[in-house]
Amino acid sequence: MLATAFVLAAEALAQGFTNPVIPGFYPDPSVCRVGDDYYLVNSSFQFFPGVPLFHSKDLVNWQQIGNVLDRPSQLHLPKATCWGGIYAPTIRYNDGTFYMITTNCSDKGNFLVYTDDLSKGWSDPVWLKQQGIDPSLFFEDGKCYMVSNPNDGIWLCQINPKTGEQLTESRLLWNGTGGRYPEAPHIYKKDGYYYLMIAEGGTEMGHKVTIARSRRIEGPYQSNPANPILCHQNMMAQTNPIQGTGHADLVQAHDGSWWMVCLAFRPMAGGCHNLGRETFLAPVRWDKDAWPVVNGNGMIAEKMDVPTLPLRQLEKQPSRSDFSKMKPAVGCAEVMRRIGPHWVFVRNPEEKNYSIKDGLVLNCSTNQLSGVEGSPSFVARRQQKMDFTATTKLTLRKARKGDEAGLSVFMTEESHYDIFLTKNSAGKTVVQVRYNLISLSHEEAAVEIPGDECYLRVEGDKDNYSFSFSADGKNFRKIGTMNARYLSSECAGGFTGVTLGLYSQSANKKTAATATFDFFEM
Ligand code: 6LW
Repeated sequence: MLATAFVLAAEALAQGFTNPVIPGFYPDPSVCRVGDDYYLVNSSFQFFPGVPLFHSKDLVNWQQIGNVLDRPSQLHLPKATCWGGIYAPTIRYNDGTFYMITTNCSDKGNFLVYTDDLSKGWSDPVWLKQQGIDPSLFFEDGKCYMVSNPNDGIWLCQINPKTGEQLTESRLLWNGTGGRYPEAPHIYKKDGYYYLMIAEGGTEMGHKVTIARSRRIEGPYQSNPANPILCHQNMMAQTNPIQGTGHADLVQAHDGSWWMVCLAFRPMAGGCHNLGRETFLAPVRWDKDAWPVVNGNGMIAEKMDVPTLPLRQLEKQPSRSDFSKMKPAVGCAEVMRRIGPHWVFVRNPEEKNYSIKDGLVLNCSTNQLSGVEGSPSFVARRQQKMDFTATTKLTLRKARKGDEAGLSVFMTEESHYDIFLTKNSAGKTVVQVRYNLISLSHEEAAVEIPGDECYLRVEGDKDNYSFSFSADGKNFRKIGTMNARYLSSECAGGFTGVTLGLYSQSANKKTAATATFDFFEM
């Protein structure tokens, strides 16, 4: 009884939280509420499954409950690179149905999927005519409106969300306040006004959020005199560890309070960022007939000293995957269900290359990590902290010279650092480190090891990634260190962030080699 009373008191008094609320490469957040449940989605680019889906009870603690696009019929990623695939999604709930609308830049552009029941998965794509990126939906009086950003402006049309038919001509609503790349539009209705919130400035240091309003959904829209409502490109934020704040969505909580989710990044080495754009949270004050004010001054912090909803901790992503203790699985679809929704593949994975039997088994693929043809044998999770240690144990079987398997610090197809086992000309197993940096590549000296198995480790901090191996999992020998900043968005490019991946690839035309990974811990 006493314990219950204490929990209730603690719930009512919740104060303060830490940003980012979803660390690592989880950009372009969009959020919706159903009762006292909150759902959030992010963009996913060349990775499969696409559009991670999170659930929360308090907007602070988020649990990934799946991926919206988890079947090949929903997500076709031919030759998708770190600049391609799935761009910013929007999630909305209307009259018993969830909708997720986004752009597949490597396929036919804008589409939506829907479901009445999250446990049953989402529909196949409903393709849409109005182009431009960052599509969003607004529902009112049985009507469904779509906004997106063709031709550097925000355009509106009415659609039938179940067929994709466009019901009205596209019309221009707003070009923003003059910042480059007006994008990320969302419409909200409050106190008889339609509010159109967008992002401007490009997704770099000058990223910001602006807003306009109108009495009619078609406009004309009047810009907020206090724009931007969120921006870190000012003197007060010049030393803030959070930069590039923008691409936001608003939600009214079940207690009536307003909140914003947005993306931003945390620079590490030399002002560059490796973790991708992450998901942040801020309170919003939105008085009757007034413009919304984000966190008092249009800036956010890592330590947010503000009242929150009663906090409810949800299950976190596990730090360790014990593949050797998992039930056997054959084919990628079954493997995906075993290893959990936080693991991703590059483009559309080849079914036959993945299985679980005494570990996670990757058939060596002739598709390379550095290529854009087909899909390499590669399965990864996001780097979520600057300081981390990632360890795996690997057995390489039936390998010849040219076959290799290991652990990759994967930023883009062009830029990744790999530690791997391979065979030398004498047929002996060696462990080696290679750095791929766009058109530069460097290999550290290979070290011969007895047998075909080995522990591999990557350690990261804000400056470097270091690579080591071990025979017993206790004593590790370092065989390479490389600067972290070359894998940053600023150097390597792309819209993504670093992932840590297990892979197996071959330079030979044909190979029978397999890699068995016992576990992965980060
Ligand atoms: C996204 C756009 C943006 O579609 O970058 O930061 C693009 N904002 O809104 C890719 O994430």
